[in-house]
Amino acid sequence: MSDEIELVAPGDVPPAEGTWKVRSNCHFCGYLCGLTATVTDGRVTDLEPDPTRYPYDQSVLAGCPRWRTNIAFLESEDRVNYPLKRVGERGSGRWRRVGWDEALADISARLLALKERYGAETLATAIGGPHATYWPLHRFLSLFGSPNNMGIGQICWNPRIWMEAVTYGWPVAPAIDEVTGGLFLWGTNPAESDNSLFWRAIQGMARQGLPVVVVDPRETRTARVASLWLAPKPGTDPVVALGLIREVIAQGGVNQAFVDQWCSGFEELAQQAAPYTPQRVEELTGVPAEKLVAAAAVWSSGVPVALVSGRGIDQLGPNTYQIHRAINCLRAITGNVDRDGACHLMTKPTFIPEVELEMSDRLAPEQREKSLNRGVISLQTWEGWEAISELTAKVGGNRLPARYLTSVHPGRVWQAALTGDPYPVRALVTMGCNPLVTYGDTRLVHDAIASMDLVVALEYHLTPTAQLADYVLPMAGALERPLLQVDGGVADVAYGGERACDPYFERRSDYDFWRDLGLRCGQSPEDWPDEDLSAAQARTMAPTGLAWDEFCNAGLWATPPVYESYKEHGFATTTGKIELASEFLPRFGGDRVPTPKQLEPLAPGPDAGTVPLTLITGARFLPYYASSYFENPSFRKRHPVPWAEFSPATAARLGLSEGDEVEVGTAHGSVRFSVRITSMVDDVVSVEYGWWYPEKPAGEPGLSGAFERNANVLTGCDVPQGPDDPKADSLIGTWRYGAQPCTVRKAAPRPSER
Ligand SMILES: Nc1nc2c(c(=O)[nH]1)N[C@H]1C(S)=C(S)[C@@H](COP(=O)(O)OP(=O)(O)OC[C@H]3O[C@@H](n4cnc5c(=O)[nH]c(N)nc54)[C@H](O)[C@@H]3O)O[C@H]1N2
Ligand SMILES: Nc1nc2c(c(=O)[nH]1)N[C@H]1C(S)=C(S)[C@@H](COP(=O)(O)OP(=O)(O)OC[C@H]3O[C@@H](n4cnc5c(=O)[nH]c(N)nc54)[C@H](O)[C@@H]3O)O[C@H]1N2
Ligand code: SF4
Ligand SMILES: [Mo]
Repeated sequence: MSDEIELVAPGDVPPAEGTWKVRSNCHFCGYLCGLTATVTDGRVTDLEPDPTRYPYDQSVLAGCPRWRTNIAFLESEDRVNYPLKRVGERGSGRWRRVGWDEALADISARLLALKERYGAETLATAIGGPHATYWPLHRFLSLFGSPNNMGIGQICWNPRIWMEAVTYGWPVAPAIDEVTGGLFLWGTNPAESDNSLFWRAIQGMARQGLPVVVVDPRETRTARVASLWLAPKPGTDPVVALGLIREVIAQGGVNQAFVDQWCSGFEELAQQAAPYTPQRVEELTGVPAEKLVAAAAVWSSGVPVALVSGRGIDQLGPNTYQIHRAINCLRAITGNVDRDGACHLMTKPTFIPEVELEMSDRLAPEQREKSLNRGVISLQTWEGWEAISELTAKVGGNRLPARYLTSVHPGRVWQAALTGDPYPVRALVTMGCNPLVTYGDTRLVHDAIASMDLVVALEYHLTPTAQLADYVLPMAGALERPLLQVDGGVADVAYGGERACDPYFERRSDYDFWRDLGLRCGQSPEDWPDEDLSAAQARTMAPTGLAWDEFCNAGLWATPPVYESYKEHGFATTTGKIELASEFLPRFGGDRVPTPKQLEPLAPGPDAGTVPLTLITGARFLPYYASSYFENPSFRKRHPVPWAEFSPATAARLGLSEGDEVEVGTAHGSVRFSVRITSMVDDVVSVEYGWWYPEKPAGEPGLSGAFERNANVLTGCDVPQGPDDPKADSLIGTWRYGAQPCTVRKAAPRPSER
């Protein structure tokens, strides 16, 4: 039967009556697999993988537990399906269903009144992972006049983008193909975090016997397929990288011709690396000298080597920018920049880039100066963005997305909300995020959000964060809205497609919310020319020459990588070369060459019976995604309790067996986890993050279990107190979700959670 159903034209949504097929996308992770939906009278009744559209791969879809849940997700009565307005005390868990018009009229009026009283900077926004199209939020803020969007950028994505731009003049993308001779995976575990073609490529390389090196304190599923596993003590990565640099030099592995012509500062870098002999690295990091030597030999061999880094090094406070600088230098001295099989320098998109869509140029200079980062963070500011833009623009007028790279430190927003210093932040809109569970220092986040005058959550679910809102507004999700994923607009790659159906219930897209709110706040229709997101995305893609239907048909726009493009225009840095010694960073208080920073020593716990260990948080695990999908009963059955992982030796030392309960404590609080024993570095505990319990009572004080098993009860959201602060970095503002002191003790068993 299914073969006879007519496929609607690309870019069209099926008519309200009859049965149709339509090509659309899953969006339960950033990967956007193509799906063909069967739609009857506007309702999706069946889904199957769509082999015609990128990034189709049978094994990816077969291995993915999520895409089949799309239909139930569309129909779910447990989602937020109507605009909700708080009645009673904040957090009381009592809501009244209201119309969109009533909600938007009230929100816009209250926002304008707060702006009148405190200035536009009194509005902050919070965003999260790559779930949504964020530029409409940024455009609204630019036109409203607030510099205060906060996100997770400081600990995800930004450090890499910043440091690649600082070192190479623009970010690079890995180029893993048939000529790749070796692969380094540094602080990333694609086996759990990226069930995609990338993970398949890693497995393929391993099967061919090519060197795959994993740097991770845990022997992850990725480490298990690798040829070499380096297991540093958490946070000691810059030492490992400098050791590799020194050893590559010692092994004669430097591509001297490339360095002479295209790099500056080699001598300075070599001098900085000189003390980090393999023996010294072993003492400082625990990585055996012979393993370091073997890992360096991969770089020294002359074959193209690709390096992909992840969250494990993005969340190390002041060592984060250092480790990024060091791995950028490692690529460069071995000639692995803009080289086939290694990586390529990306280019500005052909389509309209994020930096223009967000209309950052419209944020007035006096409002830029009010950014809450000002005075505490040096580089991740408008000044920093303007300075790097002067350089990046040397090649093709490239500019990085301003809003991400100026996003403010959440700790500053919470402080401003609670104390009014440096000015009161009284309103918050959250979009695509759940800060009460995913941002650092849950107690602080709670108290700050609870203190505000106006809180609006754009959500699918009544999350713990949404439970503190004045309004929770129902957002359209995958299959209900068009998608365009663009990697922040730093590459000429876009993928996505049209929705399969109109939104169910009273859901609307985030775009509709921001545009409607903007117009009600007096923003000009000329600044919001497109009535819906499809039209806006068609406009975005127009410069490629592809009409929206053509784009939807292909599901992908990508220009093939060009290698050695620097031969034409050099690198967009101060010197025009790759800066092994940075001319740019000292302008913002940063180091010229990578410099490992000391982290706090471990301290014994306050009570007898606790043992000091190093805590790492947030290692990814399927089937969940951050704080999402915990409402899914079959997922919960598959993975019912959050784990704290220990090495066998550490477990033995603490007297722990698999399945025991432990209490992990820090200066911020304590949380209990279930013990799992696995191969990893000794004296470390790794705890899962994202846990809350959608089935538990909503509202204060429990907020659906938001404080019970939530790793961020343990973490801080430290605002840097100067350049030597071990807790937070003062250039970008990176705080620490990893490599921090904690104590652990065995706890009494809990009743079953199955
Ligand atoms: N299933 C699932 N997939 C996800 C997500 C999810 O929550 N669940 N989240 C998505 C998001 S937002 C992101 S940013 C990506 C992240 O994707 P990845 O970067 O691949 O994240 P992880 O899988 O946690 O891998 C990070 C690894 O770093 C290691 N690590 C911890 N501390 C250190 C350290 O000090 N040094 C080194 N070298 N390694 C360290 C951890 O042990 C862990 O194995 O995943 C995305 N995909
Ligand atoms: N301790 C610790 N904390 C961490 C990390 C860690 O490793 N350790 N990792 C950090 C990282 S890398 C990241 S990226 C963050 C992730 O943190 P978040 O992005 O806050 O986490 P999610 O659970 O993915 O939150 C997404 C929320 O947005 C909603 N949502 C999904 N799509 C849309 C949409 O299109 N529109 C709207 N309006 N809402 C939508 C979902 O219902 C969900 O509630 O967590 C960070 N926090
Ligand atoms: S969850 Fe991600 S990998 Fe799975 S089908 Fe959806 S988009 Fe693809
Ligand atoms: Mo992330």
